[in-house]
Amino acid sequence: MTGPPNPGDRAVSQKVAKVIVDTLQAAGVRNCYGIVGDTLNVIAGYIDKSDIDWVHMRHEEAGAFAAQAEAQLMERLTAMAGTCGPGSLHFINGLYEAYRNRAPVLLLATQIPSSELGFRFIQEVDFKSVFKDCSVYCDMIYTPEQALRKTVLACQTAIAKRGPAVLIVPVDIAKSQMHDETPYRVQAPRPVLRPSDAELDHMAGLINRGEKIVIYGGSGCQHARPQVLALAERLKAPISHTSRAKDFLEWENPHNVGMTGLLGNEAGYHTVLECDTLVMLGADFAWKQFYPDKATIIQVDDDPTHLGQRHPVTLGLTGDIAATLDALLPRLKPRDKASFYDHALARHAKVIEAHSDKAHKPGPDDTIPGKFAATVIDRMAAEDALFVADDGTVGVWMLRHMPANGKRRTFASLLHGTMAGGMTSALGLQKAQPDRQVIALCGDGGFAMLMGDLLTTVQENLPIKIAVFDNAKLGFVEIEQKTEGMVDLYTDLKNPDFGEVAKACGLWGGTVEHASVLDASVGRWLAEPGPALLHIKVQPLELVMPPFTEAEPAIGMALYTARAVLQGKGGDVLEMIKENL
Ligand SMILES: Cc1ncc(C[n+]2csc(CCOP(=O)(O)OP(=O)(O)O)c2C)c(N)n1
Ligand SMILES: [Mg+2]
Repeated sequence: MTGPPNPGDRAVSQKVAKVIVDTLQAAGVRNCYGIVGDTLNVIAGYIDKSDIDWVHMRHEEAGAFAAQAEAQLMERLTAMAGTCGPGSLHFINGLYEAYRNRAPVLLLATQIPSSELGFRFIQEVDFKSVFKDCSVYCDMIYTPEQALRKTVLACQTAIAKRGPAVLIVPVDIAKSQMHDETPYRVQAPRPVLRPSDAELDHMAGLINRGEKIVIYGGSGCQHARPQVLALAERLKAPISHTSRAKDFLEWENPHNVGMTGLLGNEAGYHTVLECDTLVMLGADFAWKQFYPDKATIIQVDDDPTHLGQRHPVTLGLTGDIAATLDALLPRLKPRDKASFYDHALARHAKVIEAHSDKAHKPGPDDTIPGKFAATVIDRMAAEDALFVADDGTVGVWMLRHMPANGKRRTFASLLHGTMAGGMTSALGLQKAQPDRQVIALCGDGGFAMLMGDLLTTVQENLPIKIAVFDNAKLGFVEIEQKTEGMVDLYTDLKNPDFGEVAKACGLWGGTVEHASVLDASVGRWLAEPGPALLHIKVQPLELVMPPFTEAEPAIGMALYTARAVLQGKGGDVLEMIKENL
């Protein structure tokens, strides 16, 4: 590892707080997100003296979203720190996000004095039980002599197991002297992992027997794009991919048929269901109804606990996708194009054209459909922009209507599925790469949830560009309710003018509600050198269409329509039809 000398080399007698900070720095930590206070102050003092930047947040949850975004983008350990009790507790939702995204982060959860633990002292929280389920490491430093060894182990586990480590530090321990000179230091090996030769022969045998072969790539393909494309070329197999693999497999990929699943398209959906051999690569796709029932399924993943956990598989193997495919490719016989492949690709081309035509159209009466706004932002953003979207309809618009190009990245809460990760993660992306354009695509619900950290853009000089897609409701939930046949309940939002809110907070702010001037507004917003917020009033009743027409949602919608009409809300139904058809 690069960085300053390991604290173990010179640990004759020094404060535990210093040992912790030095160890984090030696492990590659550049930024620490959090809010200071009582039990954290001594550590904060040493962070101030170190090369680590303190990022002063307004809500710890926002700090956790930011830290995990930095860790994902940079693939490096990123820190956060909180005070005892409520301070560190606030990180939890973002820690779950990090855990699901396999982002290496470390939370310093400072604790009340160790002599008071167990006596219901003010602000006492049992962090070990609280963070147990969302961490790869969770332990407390019990004595000063443990400090270096446990900090090293926490960092090493976060890096090796790719997830959150929680290090609990009682304030008295942080302030005490440590006398151990043993030079423990963080090891961060990067092994190459692949199945055995016999397993690869087995895999090749199964693939060579297949006729309608489909590759299904997940985020595990991040560093294996050339190999996955070479496999598709050799087998003449269409590639479908998960939403998390969009950035790696969607662009300039002549074999691509896009995503399956609820967010997917008809081509991805049908191609996966129609195959006789599915080769799953680094994909842990959760929804079993989208897996083919009669096909031979081969799954390769670097985490063996993922194998067959969603749907039974014929053969499950452990390995990095690049190394596995390098060793597998010579074992496979090349094939010529077949009708299955041609048909799948032709269907995809047609679907993409139809979707694109629809998305690039403004709404009736100069209104702005959310997907139209997404296409305008897509067209005007920098070639290598970083995008992060909130959970909700806006996340769907990003994944469906902003094509990957190999330079941009897209982030969303796709496994934990939480709101409020958009603007907050953008802060971490911008902190990590100050010169890159960072765009947060927010829902009005998701944005308001952690709106306090809008102030962080100004205070920490993070010039992110925020688009708030204001449909005046929790749109995605309203669609869920309607497809279940319910008339919408508790979903309306009475919003302020977010552009004015931004101005009051010291950012550039603007509001737009007409499609005809959207280009001009987006242009001004993106040209702003500092942080800027564009409040976009989007159509309120835009539906997210699944890639299939199944009876259940259709019946639900019919039921909603009937109920809405009976309750005197026939106008709503007419508006919905007008917006979507
Ligand atoms: C923390 C959290 N609370 C609630 C939910 C359930 N939920 C999912 S999407 C959504 C609505 C999001 O509304 P908004 O941000 O306005 O986006 P829209 O769907 O309207 O585009 C809700 C409440 C969630 N995923 N996470
Ligand atoms: Mg909304």
